[in-house]
Amino acid sequence: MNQFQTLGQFIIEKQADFPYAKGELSRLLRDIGIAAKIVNREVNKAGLMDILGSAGSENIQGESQQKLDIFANEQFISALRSGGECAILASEENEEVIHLSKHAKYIVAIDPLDGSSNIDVNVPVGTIFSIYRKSHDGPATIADVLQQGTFQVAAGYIIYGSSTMLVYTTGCGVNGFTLDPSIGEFCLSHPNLKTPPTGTMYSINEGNYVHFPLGVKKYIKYCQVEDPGSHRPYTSRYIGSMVADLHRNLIKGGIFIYPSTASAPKGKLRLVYECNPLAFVTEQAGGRATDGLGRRILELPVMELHQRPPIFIGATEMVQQAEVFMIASL
Ligand code: AHM
Ligand code: MG
Repeated sequence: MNQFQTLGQFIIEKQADFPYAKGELSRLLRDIGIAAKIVNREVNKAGLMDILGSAGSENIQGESQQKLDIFANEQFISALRSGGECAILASEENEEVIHLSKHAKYIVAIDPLDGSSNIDVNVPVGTIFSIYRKSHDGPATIADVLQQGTFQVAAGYIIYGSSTMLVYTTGCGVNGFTLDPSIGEFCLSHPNLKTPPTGTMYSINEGNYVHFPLGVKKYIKYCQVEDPGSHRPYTSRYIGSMVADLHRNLIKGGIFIYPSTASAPKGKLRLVYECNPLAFVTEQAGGRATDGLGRRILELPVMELHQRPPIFIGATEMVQQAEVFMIASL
């Protein structure tokens, strides 16, 4: 007999956490889990199929779309459309929002396959999702998508790695589920996941060093200085797949930084479907996520769908230390 609680069982049990729960959010999470399993299946056999490589097209942000980006996007759209609980979907792969179920009250923002440029070389990739509730009776509009991160009712990610995991929060802590391929179910493997208050790993694309703000350069040097009392020098770990970098740091303790750079003056990662959901998960796990100057990612005003902020995210004490260098270098 399976000794683990499945995602489905867990969601039903936790439905009681919501005073207004009528099962819609549970169904929405279940639909995301179903699409994730389909994406996982394709990612796993990617080398055998003609689905590796570029699709020859670009998304709204001028980034080359991989075939699996498009496939994953279609799977999530289709699962959320047929599930009937999503009014509007915003995706990294689509310039405009997609209207799904007129009478539904939830809004979903998603990066269907984050880090997909890594997929041809078998590096973990991920899906990031964020869920908001419509706060009015009329049809959902773009304004419902542009809610501040603090209004998320649920958020999470799926990591397609050496094992596939779904990690999510509804604002009552973070729980992680590992896909058991033998039964095709996500099973609770990391209940009440907490991130250490500090750690010894820093994750940043150091190839961009010359383009970093002074405060980031100083923080990197701080990470590299020998100081046994604070376990420095820290270990540098950067996969280039944010979900994988964040997941590792969340469990082991570390900081992930994508600052503004000369080529990306506002940062690279997107607020609505990358930074906000991962900030919600990280805060719920006991960590911190800011723009490097002490402003919570979750409180940043959302002006447009594909907006990008700098992000400093991970163990609370490490993020605070990086902020000290950033603020002192203003
Ligand atoms: P994507 O959404 O187009 O895949 O880009 C996001 C990815 C993140 O997963 C990762 O942290 C970052 O881009 C890596 O960027 P860089 O190669 O500039 O370090
Ligand atoms: Mg992405």
